[in-house]
Amino acid sequence: MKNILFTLLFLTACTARPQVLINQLGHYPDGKKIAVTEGPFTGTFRVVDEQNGETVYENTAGETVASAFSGKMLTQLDFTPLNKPGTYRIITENGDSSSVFSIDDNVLAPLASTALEAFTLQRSEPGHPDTSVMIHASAISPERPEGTIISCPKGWYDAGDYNKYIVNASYTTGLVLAGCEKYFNYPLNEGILEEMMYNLQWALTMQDPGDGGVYHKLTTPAFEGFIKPAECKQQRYVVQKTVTATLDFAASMAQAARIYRQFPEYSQIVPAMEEASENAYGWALDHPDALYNQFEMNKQFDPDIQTGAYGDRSARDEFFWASCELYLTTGKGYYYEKMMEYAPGSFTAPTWGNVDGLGYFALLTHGKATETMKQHLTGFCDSIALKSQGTPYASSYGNSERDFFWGCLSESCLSNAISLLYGYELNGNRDYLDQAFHNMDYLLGRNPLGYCYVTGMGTKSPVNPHHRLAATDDIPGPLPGFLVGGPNPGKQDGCDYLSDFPDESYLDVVESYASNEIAINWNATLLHLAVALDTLSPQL
Ligand code: 9MR
Repeated sequence: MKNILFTLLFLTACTARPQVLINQLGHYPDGKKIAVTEGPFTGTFRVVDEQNGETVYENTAGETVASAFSGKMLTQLDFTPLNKPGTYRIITENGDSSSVFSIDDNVLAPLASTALEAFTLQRSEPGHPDTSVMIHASAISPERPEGTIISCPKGWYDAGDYNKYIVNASYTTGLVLAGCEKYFNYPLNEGILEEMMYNLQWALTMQDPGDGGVYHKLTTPAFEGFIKPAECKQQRYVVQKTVTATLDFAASMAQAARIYRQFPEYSQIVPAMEEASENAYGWALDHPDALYNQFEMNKQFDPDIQTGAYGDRSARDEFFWASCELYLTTGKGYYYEKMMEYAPGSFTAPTWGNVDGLGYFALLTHGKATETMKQHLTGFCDSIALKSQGTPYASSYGNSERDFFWGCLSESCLSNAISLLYGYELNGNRDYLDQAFHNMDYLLGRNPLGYCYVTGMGTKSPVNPHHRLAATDDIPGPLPGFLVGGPNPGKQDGCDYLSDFPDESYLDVVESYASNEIAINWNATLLHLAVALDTLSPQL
């Protein structure tokens, strides 16, 4: 009984939320500033200076809107006119209050730095030197028969697990470097380039020098338990060369060659990256159907591989992204023709599984997007902006069941926001800029559970992510700067969630890999968006 009571108390404490929901990091002086309080509320609210307790702004409550999922009533508290830097708290007439937040000229800069530091924490050395990796039976070639040992050091662990996957890692460096290329003078870029290089060096070792094909992943047969890297004893393998891994590699290497060649300190590696990219592209042209199907592969080869699949049913978008990057880097007309051959019929915000958007981003940054592509993007942005009207959390994200799935905070909320900013740079529509900020506000606390979904940031953030490194490092608490997957009604982990509402299907326990894992691709969206918003904030 005592145990049950304790558990109940503990759960209540964990789920207790400040009554006024707000972006817990804060706002830029000239940005839109909206908090949300639960319940129909028509009274007044005050913004109070934390330093001296003075009321600096007062207003009456705004619109009340019902959540499409829970039916809860949410009332908006708009304090946009307050633009004086400081630290504040919101207090409503009936005594509800928010957590403390800032108004500051660089309010998201610490988020960008912490998101970058998280990559450094994910480095696979020294835990896994990966100097003795075995060629899996699915990956053999004449020069590398089964059991050959190769060396593939560096690179980040993918996520809560200790494996390294080319599809996801290439997407990750691709999205982060797209931000470096677009916001070229951002002060953090030097560190970002250094950190991305750590992974690119690993990726180069994943190419079969015999034919240019790229191994899909470097992995143990089964996921390791929750043990320290040093305790891991399973053999690590490189597995099957695939067309998706090879094209994502080709794209990210071409992009990296173009960006790093502007810096003399990288002059040694740049030609190797460009050559590796073209060789990979050549292999992909010869193997267009070499998709990754773990189930079929395991029927044919031993040992069975059970780790993350990053599988795909089509390599069309990977062909498009790689063609775009190679065209921009080499200037060769051949890649331009291929790019047009694979050009998609609409814009999709990028995710690891659909990389078309990364092709659009590269072309837009270089002023090479076609009129049709520009229309695709603005059409996408307009549809997003429309979705924000009359929403309970003042955000285009989070109002439809489709917004909630494995990794949705990154792959929908943040990826949409990044896309909106490419649209904003294209036509200057201020609404796109505001909507991108609103999605960040949602992520950082203005959401149903009142979570700032980045570890170590804000006043209520995940403390038990599904993260082997953090869970086994003998230091209580999470590693900072990691975005978690977020609410996922799929609940594939079988955990006992506290809610069935799609936007509340999130559980801060280590076991919840479907809602509470961390991953490099998710941090890529976080880093890119934090850099972008911090750069664009003077335009508010
Ligand atoms: O991010 C991936 C998500 O889109 C898939 O639905 C999910 C299930 O296949 O896998 C996610 O990726 C995981 C990868 O396979 C292994 N490392 C952890 C990743 C994040 O959960």
